[in-house]
Amino acid sequence: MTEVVRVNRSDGVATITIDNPPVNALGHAVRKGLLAALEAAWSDPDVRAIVLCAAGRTWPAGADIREFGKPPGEPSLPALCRALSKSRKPVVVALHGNVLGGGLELALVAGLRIARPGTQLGLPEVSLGILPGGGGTQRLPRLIGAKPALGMMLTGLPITAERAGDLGLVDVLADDPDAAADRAARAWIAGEADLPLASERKVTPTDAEAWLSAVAEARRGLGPSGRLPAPARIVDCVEAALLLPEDEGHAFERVAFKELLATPQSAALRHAFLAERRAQRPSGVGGASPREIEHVGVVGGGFMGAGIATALIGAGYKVTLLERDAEALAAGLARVATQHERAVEKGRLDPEMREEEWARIEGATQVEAFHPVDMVIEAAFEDEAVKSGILAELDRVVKPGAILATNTSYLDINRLADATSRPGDVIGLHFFSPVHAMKLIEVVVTDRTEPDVVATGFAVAKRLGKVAVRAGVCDGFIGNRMLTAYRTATDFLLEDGASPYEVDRAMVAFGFPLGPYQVLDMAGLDISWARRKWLAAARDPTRRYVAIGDRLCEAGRLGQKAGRGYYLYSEGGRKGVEDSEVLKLIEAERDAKGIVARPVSEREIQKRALAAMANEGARILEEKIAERPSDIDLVMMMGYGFPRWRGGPMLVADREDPLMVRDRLRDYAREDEWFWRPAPLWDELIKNGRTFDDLNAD
Ligand code: 3H9
Repeated sequence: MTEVVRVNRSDGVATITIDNPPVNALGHAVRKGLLAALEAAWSDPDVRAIVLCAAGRTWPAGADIREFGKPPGEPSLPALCRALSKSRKPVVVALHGNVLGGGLELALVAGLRIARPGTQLGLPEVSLGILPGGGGTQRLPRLIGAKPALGMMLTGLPITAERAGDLGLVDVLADDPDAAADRAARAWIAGEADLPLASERKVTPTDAEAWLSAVAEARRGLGPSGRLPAPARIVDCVEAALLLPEDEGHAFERVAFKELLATPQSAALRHAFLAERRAQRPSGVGGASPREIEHVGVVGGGFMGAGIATALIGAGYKVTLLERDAEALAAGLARVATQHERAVEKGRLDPEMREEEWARIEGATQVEAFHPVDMVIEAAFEDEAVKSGILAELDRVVKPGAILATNTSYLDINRLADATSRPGDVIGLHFFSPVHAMKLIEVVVTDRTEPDVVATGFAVAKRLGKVAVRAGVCDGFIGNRMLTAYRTATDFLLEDGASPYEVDRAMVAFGFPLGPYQVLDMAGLDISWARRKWLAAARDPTRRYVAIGDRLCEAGRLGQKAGRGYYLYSEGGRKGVEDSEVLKLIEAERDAKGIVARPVSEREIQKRALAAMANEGARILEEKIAERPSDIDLVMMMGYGFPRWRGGPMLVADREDPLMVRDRLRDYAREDEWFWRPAPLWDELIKNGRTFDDLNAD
């Protein structure tokens, strides 16, 4: 028996404890250990009842995601669940923490389920592009009905033990479920209480009409899929649970599970899951503990500052919002109030929490108000002189040990830190807009940021419910640098012959929610224009420069807010229509440069955009701006709409094969050596037969 499963026998009760930190995932060793422990209990005449429980923070949170794709070790999860379902001795499970995926499927085959209040129960497989493959699609609808079961499996969202109690998924709520399970087993042995076998609790579907109508409704709700096949297969399996004999239903589920596991979509979604976790282990932290942060100052009550302040009060921080005068402060606080109110309206915030959260924010117009804060996040105007001035002033006022964070998107934070006497306390916290919707924060570490300040950046991001990715200092960090490369590639295509509409359609067809020109229109074209003007003096005149965006801005086409940008918008409208004026303007630019438009296919647009992103990603890795390829993928997926089911540009390059992408870059480089020259890392990978994903494991 393996040590991840322990057994204790006492007075006829065999207590089997799963102990596989951190989340008791049902990897091969656990499954093997469990089956061995169960078989020993079944064959031991002294054992009359079995209690299954889990050590540590949670009941198994699912199958071990890291084992997917490797040869399966026996017993498989379905085999283990089947064996348990046939137990001739009653089995009680004691649940706490996150009862997810295979963990819930295991619990489904017990005779009695006891859970601690607040325990989360769910089948989140759909978010990994698969379906519950341990019998969940067959057993859950039988137990709680097709409609709620489909709801759980299609959203992937967990429910609480209390709700599970209402649905019949949990039998008993107990603060100490292990002790309650032990008592239940002993009471049954003493003949004082009933304890059913799982086989006796087997439920057969009764209301076929309601079942089929739930299936039909779910199928209608799926819409056109193809990209993500898992939801449709879940619905098929639930239908099969009604229409097929039980064993055949399980076999049907098994086939569908294996099919989905082999899809590139599932591999990409699993890559995304692991990338999120891997990013939370940044280098340069050592064993440093985060500093204690309770009171945060926010400089600037614009849209971004207000969003950051709203997120902070929502996470329980006390906040002081600073603006230059009473009028600007009132406007800033009003912005926070609006965002806060919207959170209530949209159901993101419990109305009862509204007053409590609001009481945590105060306004100030004098920087001295920051004297007691533990950290300041400045979200002022994106200008080096402005930000340096603010940091110098903050340095003068805030207490020793307080962290100075800047929300700059591009500026050199090493230089900003020079404006202070405490460069070790300076860090970048690059939030994305709108803050409530965007889960990403780039934690930008300077040459001198102290390890505990890095740890604090990650801790604050976690408390805000965000995913942090470590980035080094450069122009645009990871995300905006990747975005610049992406836009440069598509701007070249505009000059070469594509229309912005063709580019947008191609990238939406690839899976982005919006194309690059739709995004520019939404954000406002003047933002990137201001930056280009700022960089103009330093631009190398021999490099290819596409001025189409500048021409649009000069013509007053500043995007949605101006009613026209790359698209034309009706009054207050958000959905733009194509505009022949823009095409004429692009044509004029081509004429001025003597470029004859050529046809550009959707495939070429996608290939060039992806190659440009992957090549920039390779440079970012070489320069150690990102620590690993999966961090770049994560930033693009969480900050820029790169489809999660594609896994990010570095995974896409791996899929195609680094050699093919490198050769394509070489071809493109004949047109423009400066932009398209392959980063040396490609040769390094090819020479060693490696992929970007191999670097993730280093
Ligand atoms: C499944 O069950 C399929 C079956 O139906 C069919 C099979 C035939 N495996 O998220 P955290 C690791 S599919 C391996 O930071 P939290 C994670 O990588 C599975 N490892 O903690 C991290 O490791 P590290 C269905 C896993 O407290 C550490 O645990 N289940 C797994 O914020 C801590 O994770 C799911 O999809 C796993 N299944 O959140 C549940 N889960 O520190 C996925 C976690 O080395 N898990 N790890 O980087 C979660 O949703 C969250 O991890 C959980 C805890 C809510 C449990």
